[in-house]
Amino acid sequence: MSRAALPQFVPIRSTASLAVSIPRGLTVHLVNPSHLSFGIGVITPRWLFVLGAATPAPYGRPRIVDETLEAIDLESVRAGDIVGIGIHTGNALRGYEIGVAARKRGATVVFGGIHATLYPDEADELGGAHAVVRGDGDVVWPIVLDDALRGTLQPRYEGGRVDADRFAPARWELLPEGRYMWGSVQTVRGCPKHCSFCSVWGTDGQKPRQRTVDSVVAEIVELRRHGFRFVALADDNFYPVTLADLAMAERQGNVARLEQLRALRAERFELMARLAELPSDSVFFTQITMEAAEDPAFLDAMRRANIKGALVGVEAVTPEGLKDVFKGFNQAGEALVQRLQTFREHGVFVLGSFIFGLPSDREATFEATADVAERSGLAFAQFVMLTPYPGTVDFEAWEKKTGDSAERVDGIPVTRHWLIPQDRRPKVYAPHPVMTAEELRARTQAVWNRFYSLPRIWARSRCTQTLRARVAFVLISKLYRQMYANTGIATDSARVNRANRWARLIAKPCRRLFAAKLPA
Ligand code: B12
Ligand code: SF4
Repeated sequence: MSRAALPQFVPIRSTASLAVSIPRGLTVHLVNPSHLSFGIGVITPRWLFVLGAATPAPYGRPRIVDETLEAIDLESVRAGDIVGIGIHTGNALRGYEIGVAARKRGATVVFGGIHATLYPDEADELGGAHAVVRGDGDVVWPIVLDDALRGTLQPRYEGGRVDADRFAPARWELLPEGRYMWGSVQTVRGCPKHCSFCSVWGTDGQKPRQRTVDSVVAEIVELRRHGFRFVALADDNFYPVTLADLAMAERQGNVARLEQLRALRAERFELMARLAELPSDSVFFTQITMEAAEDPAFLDAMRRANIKGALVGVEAVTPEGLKDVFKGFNQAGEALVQRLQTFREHGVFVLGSFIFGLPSDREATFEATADVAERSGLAFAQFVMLTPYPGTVDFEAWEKKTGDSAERVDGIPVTRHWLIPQDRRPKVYAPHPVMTAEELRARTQAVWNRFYSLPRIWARSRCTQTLRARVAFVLISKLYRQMYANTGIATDSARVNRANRWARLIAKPCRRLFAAKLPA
């Protein structure tokens, strides 16, 4: 389905209705598919624990399966069970395999998540779905479960864009102990921007839905009790109201909008003030736009709140590149270097995210990007290759342009790249005006290699204060690099296998570095 055709979601019923009798021994399984398992996970996949919370108590304790830790044991799925599978585009194919296998075993199979929201019919045709939930699962999941037991399951449920006060807080007591490095808590859903490669504003909406401060803090405190002092604020954009937005509303004399924006901003500051009261060794990480660098009061509040790191979508270092991705609000060249350094000056370490393969990219872009990444004082960086994800402007344009002439792998057009088995899936899909796919991949890999060379990592590790912290910094940099080598850029299977072994090896000591000391 195209981005423009996405409906406004409205929950179909507000709460589960009449009580149903639940057969003894029924298990609700919640499965996060992955074709690779590392034994240890970096960030808790939040949806598992949110849907776990939305599962009414009479259904018993849901069985959480995160395949990034280990593959599902299908023997544990019995006839009559209910299996909920959450998919994004990258893991959809593995999700379909599990759905088909679970259905064969007599379970009721329900799909949800961003990819199922965009392509519900695919889950029916390839994933053995009995039902597909589109949009947020928080409110609709209990209804789906009840309908499944009553024998009145519908093929589609519109989960809607649930208001922030109805978000289900995650049920962290379902966490497997000692398996993740970071917890994840969402503070806001949706993003007012409209970047061409991103689906968030189309699916989650451009109106920021901010959770109450109390509900966010309660979850963070609970995570601490489970040994997490590192928490990712799993937001699309932690800075939904910019100074420019406020100035614009003021100029337009739009009093109602101005008040609304000021209220949202005040809530952000209130949240950060509460985070600042938590134990001082807490560490938070979030995703934010570069505009926050123009707002010193906001950055100072972040520092006090122990939001020590942020992923900043830099995307491109040239004005042409920024235009390609509808990101005119970012800076290019020296102004960009300065903005990124501003984060650092306020105690916020930046993971800079760059995209290669934009139409305006040329040979020199790779060198220029690596150079900016180094001069901007970034702690970490990722260099992704432009991937047209469904639900984005880029995808829509590409699909339209490519039409029936799309290149095929095993008979599958590359415009359905997620259906191509992982080992044969191309690394680059959209043709570039002047570079071949292999050239783009090799140049991207060279930039990764340069940024993550040991001497450069060691030099960057000076941003930390103790030797232990420097060693931790090196380990984490290497882990990050290795995990990317197999999910993103490497082509030869020997390198992928080596990267996997490395990642498994480093993951355990890394987890220990992140864990909080628990009271005796
Ligand atoms: C935090 C985050 C990350 C984190 C943490 C991931 C993790 N372990 O959880 C990090 C930084 C690691 C990450 C990495 C990536 N991410 Co990310 N990420 C997000 C983000 C911002 C929030 C996800 C989240 O936790 N949301 C909170 C939970 C509660 O919401 P939810 O997952 O949407 O689930 C709700 C519904 O979808 C539904 N639901 C979900 N599953 C199910 C299942 C059933 C049965 C039912 C009924 C309902 C249901 O109910 C839930 C509750 O309402 C989303 C943006 C977004 N708005 O979704 C992008 C997003 C999911 N990521 C995206 C991408 C592209 C990536 C990367 C590929 C980026 C890259 N180039 O490397 C990698 C892939 C990692 C991987 N292999 O999984 C895209 C996915 C697009 C797509 N079509 O698939 C998104 C949508 C962002 C975007 N820009 O478009 N990501
Ligand atoms: S700022 Fe980030 S979340 Fe918002 S639309 Fe752009 S890429 Fe998506």
